[in-house]
Amino acid sequence: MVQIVAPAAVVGSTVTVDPITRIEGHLSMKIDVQNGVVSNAWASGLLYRGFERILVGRDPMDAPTITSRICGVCHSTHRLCSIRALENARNATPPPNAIRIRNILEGMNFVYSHLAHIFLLAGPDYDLYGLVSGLSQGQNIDKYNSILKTVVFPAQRLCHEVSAVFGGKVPHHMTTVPGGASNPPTSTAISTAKAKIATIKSTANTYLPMVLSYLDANKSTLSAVGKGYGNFVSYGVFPDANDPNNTSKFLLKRGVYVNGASSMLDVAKIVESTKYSWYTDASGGAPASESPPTDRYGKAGAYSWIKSPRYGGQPCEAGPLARMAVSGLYPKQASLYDRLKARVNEAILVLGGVEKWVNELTLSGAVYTAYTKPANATGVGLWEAPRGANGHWVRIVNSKISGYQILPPTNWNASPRDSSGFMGPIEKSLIGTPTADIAKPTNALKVVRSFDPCVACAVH
Ligand code: NFE
Repeated sequence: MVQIVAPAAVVGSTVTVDPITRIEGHLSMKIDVQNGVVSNAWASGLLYRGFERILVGRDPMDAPTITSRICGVCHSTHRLCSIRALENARNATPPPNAIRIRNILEGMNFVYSHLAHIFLLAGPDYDLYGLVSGLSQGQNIDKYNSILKTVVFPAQRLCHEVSAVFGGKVPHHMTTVPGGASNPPTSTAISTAKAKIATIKSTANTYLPMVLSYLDANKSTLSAVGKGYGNFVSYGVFPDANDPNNTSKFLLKRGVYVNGASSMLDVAKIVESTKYSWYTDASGGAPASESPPTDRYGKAGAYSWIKSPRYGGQPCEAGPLARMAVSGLYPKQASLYDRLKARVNEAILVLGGVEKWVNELTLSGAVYTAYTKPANATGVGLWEAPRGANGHWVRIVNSKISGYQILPPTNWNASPRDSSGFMGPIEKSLIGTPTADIAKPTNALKVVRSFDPCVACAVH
């Protein structure tokens, strides 16, 4: 087992780990430990940047390129969310080939990102060393590192290469635009992508079942930790190329599951609280009408640069588990075991989807339907990033952006408390986590990592 290397500062019964390692961005976790278990928790997102302020006054057509720079990990999602918001503002629908290209780009990003989480970020928390190397736990980190280098990283590189075939480059592909895509597929591109996908599949088919076996062998331990609220939100992703606006035909469905009840997504029920965030209270509200955030670092009671999105007032978890559960492809339950297993299952499902979308590309099909930006309009782009539900809301006045709101998945997961006092999903999931040695809160860190947080996205 890899030891935690992040500084753990103990004060009385509390310990703060800042920054948490093996996640993206800067997240600090403070927990209070009573009688050997976590009794209270605070998650703080650090390093605010202010993309929503940068966008005001810009040409709306710049938004996909600017917002894609929010993060280099989920490099497709923000561009595609932004494009979907602009298309929504015009009721524009791209042609089937463009939908397939977008699905391939996002799908490859899912597989890339899930491999990173499973083997590199979360993996060292578990006994995957022994699993993939045949050696016992902690016995040979060099061997595990060599498997990362010779198997996992090459598969991730191939995911990037497939994305580059259709997207021009990675990260931050260039070829999707409002109205569709800029580059028609060629027979060389298709055959190149197929060969690369076959190699990724062979790695996935060898190593991912090993992870599933490991999870099932340790199910009782891993299922007991990190449960949280068990509320899920999914905007859905991977449309059917020939019926792209029909969310019931998405590979991963749109929907919510709150307090034991499933329902259709009602976007109007999404509201952000900033009571415990370093912004003015007026910076919160419904994303369609929120003002760009006004910072108030040091605000009494506040402890994070992340806002607190809630659905009908309820905290919801976003991510592979939420998508798979809402889609009826996984039981509606949450824990360390469930988050990791749903992510592995989703990687296998999406890889199969990418293979299908590449096979369905047509050489003669259009990739673009003429699009002109509206002078005055509003639009919402809902999509899924590897880490969960991602939404962009745009307001255009006199051909310029007058307001732009970004709500990435880690805002759902790593949010601080809200105006009703509900903890964020990560905070809630930490409650009850066994912590025998307060100076080494390894179980609590496993719980945080199980959400695969990306704080760069959340503090956009
Ligand atoms: Ni920065 Fe991202 C994903 C998005 S997480 S990695 O996946 O959107 O908030």
